[in-house]
Amino acid sequence: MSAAIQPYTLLDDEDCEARILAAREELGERLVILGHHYQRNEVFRHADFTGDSLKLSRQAAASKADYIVFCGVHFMAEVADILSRPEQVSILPDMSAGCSMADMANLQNVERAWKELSEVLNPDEMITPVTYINSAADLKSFCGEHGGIVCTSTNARHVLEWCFEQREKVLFFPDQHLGRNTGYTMDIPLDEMVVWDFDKPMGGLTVEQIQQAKIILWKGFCSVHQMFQPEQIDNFKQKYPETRVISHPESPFEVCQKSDYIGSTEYIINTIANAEAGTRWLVATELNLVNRLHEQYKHEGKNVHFMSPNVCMCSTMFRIDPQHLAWVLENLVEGHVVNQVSVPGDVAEQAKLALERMLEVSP
Ligand code: CIZ
Ligand code: SF4
Repeated sequence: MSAAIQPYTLLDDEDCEARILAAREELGERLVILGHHYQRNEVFRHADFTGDSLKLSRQAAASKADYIVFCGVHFMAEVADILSRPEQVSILPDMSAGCSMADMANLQNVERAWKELSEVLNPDEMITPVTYINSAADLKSFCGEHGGIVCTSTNARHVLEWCFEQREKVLFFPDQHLGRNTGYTMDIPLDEMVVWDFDKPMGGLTVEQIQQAKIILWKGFCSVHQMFQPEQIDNFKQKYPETRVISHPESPFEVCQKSDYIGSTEYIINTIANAEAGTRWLVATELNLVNRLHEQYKHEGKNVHFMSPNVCMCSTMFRIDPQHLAWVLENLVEGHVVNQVSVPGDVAEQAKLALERMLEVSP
């Protein structure tokens, strides 16, 4: 019988550390641990590979390990399951590690939107559905079925370019900000990017608005990135005018417009890594990542600051703690799989199609 989580919750981080290291040693190449940039350090340092969801999904697809333990959130473990071989097992150390943004779109309301849009135009001929990777597998499957695709914040621009080669409009879910910020860099005017309010009939839009739109943006957002405000940039720059501002595209449009650089976690990391010594950075993305950058680069004389004066941590990413990691690994040593994430075959097949389209168009 598998060991229960409860006794592990009483362990301190140091005990967990030793037990995680011992279990990893025992499991050897049968195990790969993937760690997203937003993970806390006590977990992040155990990852064999770290990255954003695009990089990690490629690692999952290439991995030969029997067990893929994903230190991230639920949709990432689903992607690992979809892209890995059928006999490989994808594990999420804590099943409550979800993504509040991903939960803002579900199959039922996306299907309803598609149906309502068909009263105005023929969506299968005119609209390419795009789901941000931060979404459940059945939405990726919806995109696969309707000639659509998945994107991440690293490849959103390439994906949108591909979409407009297929059809004239895009339905982008769940994150309105990534869709808007990316569309704007492609010279799509704001009034051609309308917001679909899934709580209202016809998304709260007029027939004319839908006909004129290039991108229909789902009314979803990330509660972490939504906290950043343009005034925070103004206030900081009053004190340090030389500051360079870098923001994740899940941040509001006004914040991105006031930023010197906009990009995904990988982009933020690389930009700061390659900057000259003595530079000062104000960063709008998740707190654990910004703290790590601060620690990593202070020795090179780079000053990395977090944009919001309020704490802006991804609380669901934080659920993956050393206690849960030790628990799943020690169970694996005993031959027990706990917290497997498994996507049903029919959903996985169409979702894979949409993910493979993405991997093909990604640089
Ligand atoms: O794609 C990812 O991993 C997410 C959620 C953000 C980013 O920019 O890396
Ligand atoms: Fe989801 Fe936002 Fe957390 Fe990313 S930071 S996993 S988008 S809630």
